Amino acid sequence: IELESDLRKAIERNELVLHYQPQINARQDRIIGVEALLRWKHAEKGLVPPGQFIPVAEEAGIIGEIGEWTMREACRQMKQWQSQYGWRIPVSVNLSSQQFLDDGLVEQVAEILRETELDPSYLELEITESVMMDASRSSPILNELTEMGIHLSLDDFGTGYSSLSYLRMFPIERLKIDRTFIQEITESEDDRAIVETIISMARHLKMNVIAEGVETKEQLKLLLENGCEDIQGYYFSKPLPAEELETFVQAMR
Ligand code: G
Ligand code: G
Ligand code: NA
Ligand code: MN
Repeated sequence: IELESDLRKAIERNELVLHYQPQINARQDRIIGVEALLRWKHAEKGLVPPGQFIPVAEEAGIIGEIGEWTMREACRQMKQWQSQYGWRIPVSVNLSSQQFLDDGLVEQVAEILRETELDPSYLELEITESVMMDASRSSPILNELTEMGIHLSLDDFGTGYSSLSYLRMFPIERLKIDRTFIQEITESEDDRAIVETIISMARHLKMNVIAEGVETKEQLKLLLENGCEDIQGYYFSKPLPAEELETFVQAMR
C-alpha cells in the first residue's frame, strides 16, 4: 500500500529512470538495438527492481501512466541520440498486457511519436504471449501499430501459454527467447533442443530471433552454431544508464 502511494508520486518526483541494454549482432560485432528497462529510484528505499513495482502498478491501475512515461522517455532519448550522434538503431519498449485494455494505446503511441519526432521504424514494442491470447481485442491494435511503421517483438517467448498458431495471425517480426531457456543451454540437452527448435521455427517463419540472458562464451558459441546471431545479455552488457550506454556504443564503433 505504501509502495503504491509512493509509486503514484514517482513520476512527478522524477524518480523513474530508464536503463538501456544493448542488443548485439555477435557475428558482425555490431549493436542492433537497445531495450529500455525501467528503474525506480525510491527516495528512502533506493533502487526498487521492476519485478517488485510493475506488478504493484498493474494492480493499482497506474501501469498506463507509467507505461506512457516510459515510452515517451525512450523515444525522446533515442531521437536525441540520433540527432547528436547519428545513431541508427531502434529502441525496444516493454508493454504490459494491461496497456492493451485501455482504449487509446494506438493514439498514445502516435502522439508520442509526433511529439518526439522519432521515426516509427526506430520503435519496437515488446509484447508477451498473454497479449495474443486476447486475440479479438489485441489483433486490431497490433495491426494498427504495425501499419504506423512500428516493429513488434514477442518477449519471454516459450514461457507463456499461447498457441503457436498465433505467430501466423499476428504481425510479430521477432521472437525473444526467454532467458530461462538460455541459462542451462550448455548443461541441459532438453533446453538446448528447445532453443534450437525456436531458432529453426523462427527461420522457417521468416522471423528474427534474439537470445536473452546470454552470460557466457559457451552459451554464445552454441547459439552462433545454431544460427542465432542476435544476443542480449550480461555477456555483452547489463542494462546501462543512458550516459554509460553512450560510452559503450562509442567504444564499439
Ligand atoms: O530489468 P529487469 O530484469 O530488472 O526487469 C524485470 C522485469 O521488469 C522484466 O520482466 C521486464 O520485462 C520488466 N520491465 C522492465 N521495464 C519495464 C517497462 O518499462 N514496462 C513493463 N511493462 N515491464 C518492464
Ligand atoms: O522480461 P524481460 O525480457 O523484459 O526482462 C529483461 C530483464 O532481463 C532485464 O531486467 C535485465 O536486467 C535482465 N537480464 C538481461 N540480461 C541478463 C542476463 O544476461 N542475465 C540475467 N540473469 N538477467 C538478464
Ligand atoms: Na523485455
Ligand atoms: Mn524477456
